[in-house]
Amino acid sequence: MKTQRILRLLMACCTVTPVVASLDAEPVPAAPRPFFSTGNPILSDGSYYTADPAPLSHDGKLYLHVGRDEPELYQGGFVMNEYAVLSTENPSSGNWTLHPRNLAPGEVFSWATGKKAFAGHCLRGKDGRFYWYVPVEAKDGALRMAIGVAVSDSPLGPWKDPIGKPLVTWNDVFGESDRGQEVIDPHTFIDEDGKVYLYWGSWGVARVVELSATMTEKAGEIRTMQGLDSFFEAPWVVKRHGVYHMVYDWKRGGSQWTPSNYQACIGHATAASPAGPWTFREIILSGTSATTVHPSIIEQGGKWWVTYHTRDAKDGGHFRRSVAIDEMKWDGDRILPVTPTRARPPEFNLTNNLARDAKASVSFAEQPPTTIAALHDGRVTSVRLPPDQWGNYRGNTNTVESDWIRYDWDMPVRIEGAGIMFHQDPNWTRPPARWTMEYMDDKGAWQAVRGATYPTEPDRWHDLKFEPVTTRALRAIIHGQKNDSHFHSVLVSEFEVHGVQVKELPVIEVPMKNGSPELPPRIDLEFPGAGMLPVKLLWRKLPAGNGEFVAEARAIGQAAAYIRARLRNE
Ligand code: FUB
Repeated sequence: MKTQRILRLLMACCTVTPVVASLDAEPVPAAPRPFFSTGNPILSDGSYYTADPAPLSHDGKLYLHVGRDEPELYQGGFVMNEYAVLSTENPSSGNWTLHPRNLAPGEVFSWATGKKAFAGHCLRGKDGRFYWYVPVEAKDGALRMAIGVAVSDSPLGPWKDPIGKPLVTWNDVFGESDRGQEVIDPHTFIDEDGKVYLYWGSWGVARVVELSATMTEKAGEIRTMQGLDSFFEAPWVVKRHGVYHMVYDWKRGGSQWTPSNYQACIGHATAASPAGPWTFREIILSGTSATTVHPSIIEQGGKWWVTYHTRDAKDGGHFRRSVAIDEMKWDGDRILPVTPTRARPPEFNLTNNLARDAKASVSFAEQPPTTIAALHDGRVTSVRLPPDQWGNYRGNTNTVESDWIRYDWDMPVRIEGAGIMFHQDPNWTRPPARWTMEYMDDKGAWQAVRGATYPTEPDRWHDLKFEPVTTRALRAIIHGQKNDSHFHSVLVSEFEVHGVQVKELPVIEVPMKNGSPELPPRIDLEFPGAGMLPVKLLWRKLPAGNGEFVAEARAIGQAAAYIRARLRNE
């Protein structure tokens, strides 16, 4: 941790060399920044958000060509103006280098606006040079996305446009029609027979075209591929043991894997030829924390890896994504399901928020897309995407004035405050007219909390305090705004309940029986003005070994630091 903090400081101090902003001069990529990664997301400190990883294995190194997410905190919508590269000699080593602003489309492509630098793919061409296929906004009248190609002698640039125009445009696919799917997410594959295929796809349709040997012009008809179950976007193709494998963003709202239509997960399909028809195999990775996943797979260093993105970095979001990598394994032609890993499991993060550990219920919930789980998932977000919020929309004739959100704990908790964020939209949703909180007393009756004020301003976070109480249940009662005919619905993206924090923490002695510690599931802590109360403990996985060592636990929601246990051999 200490090393990581020092490295963060170093990274914060680094200056980035700007790219020369002229199409005449060859753009110079910005200076690289080495950093140490303790796990997923690879770069997690929020200093630079990376998305849409496209792995390339070359000369013993793994390169991930990525986009950069640049919106402000909580801003909705993609803001992507440049591409970067992450590189490592060994993904397990933690040693990575960020090559920021490695390709700026506005500076490499005369025909591009420089905006919307969506998911690209860089590979080594048949001539040994590197070809980076990127979908970017074109300057043509309609500002449609088009796929360009940039070439370099190195996977790290500098990059040049070899053809001075897009390789695939909207018009190539849809002609003069306004109806179609964005031309994005290119992926290029060179088959064993030397034929080159350019894939792309979005909004449910995957396409492919053969490229010429130069890899910079189309050499056939654009075809729509068949057989892909619930394809959304981001096709990625490899060939292994004579079988073509595709991974892609799979999405079907209402399904077990993607309950709302704003989530994707990784689907796997196989085919006997590079353009399909494809046969769906299975979901290999369920949804991540981000709405898109953007999968890709590659062999590197004798192992297979899957790369994707999440919103798990500091201050991350659906439009502030960060790239992750995990090992994957095959069983014949099957890709075994991948469990995404995280550097630091969030359940061990210290927090005073007891809502995360409560059972949540509500008097009414729109079923999908808005969810109860979003209320206490520990993520405050003002990007109004349905999986991230709870709402009580009953239509524009709603006569129900109020609803409640309730948290229950399986043992008493000592609480003294709450945090909440409401939202507003131009149509049906308004901040509440008013709201209040009640706790359950030891006789099972609801009592108003004392001393709280109840802010209602939308799209900002509110922290509020009340007089401490010990309880097993708390509820917020939320009253909708009335207009002439109905009560407006309310949207809440997070409702936290704050525990009283005990600062004086004991070190506990724990006996080892037959080499295993008997770690207690709870501990009694002294709460100011309330005496001793039992608190649940969540123990971190212990390092292997039989000697005397120390273990750590999080006292759920009630302690400002970890509880330490000294383990004693009996
Ligand atoms: O990053 C912009 C878009 O989001 C990509 O092109 C898609 O694959 C999705 O990840």
